[in-house]
Amino acid sequence: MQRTLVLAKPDAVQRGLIGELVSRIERRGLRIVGIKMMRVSEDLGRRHYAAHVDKPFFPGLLKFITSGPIVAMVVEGPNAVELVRNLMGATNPKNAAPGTVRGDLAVSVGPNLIHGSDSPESAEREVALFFAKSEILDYPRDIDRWVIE
Ligand code: ABT
Ligand code: MG
Repeated sequence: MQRTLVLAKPDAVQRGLIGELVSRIERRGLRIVGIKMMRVSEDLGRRHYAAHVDKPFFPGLLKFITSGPIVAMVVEGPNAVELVRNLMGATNPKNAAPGTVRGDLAVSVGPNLIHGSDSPESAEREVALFFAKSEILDYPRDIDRWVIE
């Protein structure tokens, strides 16, 4: 079992695609064990994208990720990191295969709708950045036994 951090980025929220992203994750069979709408502060943005601080595109990236609310999720399942990366599609939507989020719904590399941790190590770091332990909830799936007569 593995956990990964997924973000519906500001463009996904603005375009009304939260449900679309959540739905693709759920239909794949992954489970959402943490979810919240929030604003990314400049400090959190810097920490999340620490690997890119020296890149020329960093100022634009920071502006974009802090520009509006996002929906952050902790997603769990076997090979969750790789499964989410696969359903996201390539970073640049121009190279993203049809059937992926970016291949179906995005056109440019800035506002590319979704983030997913790129390794189990990043996942652990990023989940801890965005979620307190108490915000990650395990729940039973055997809902059928709750027939109340
Ligand atoms: P993220 O999920 O946002 O991390 O995207 P992904 O892992 O697919 O791609 P990486 B390489 O981590 O890019 C991080 C963000 O930086 C943007 N970017 C990246 C550029 O604008 N220009 C570039 O040349 C590169 C390499 C795209 C990613 N995010 N957004 N938004
Ligand atoms: Mg990345």
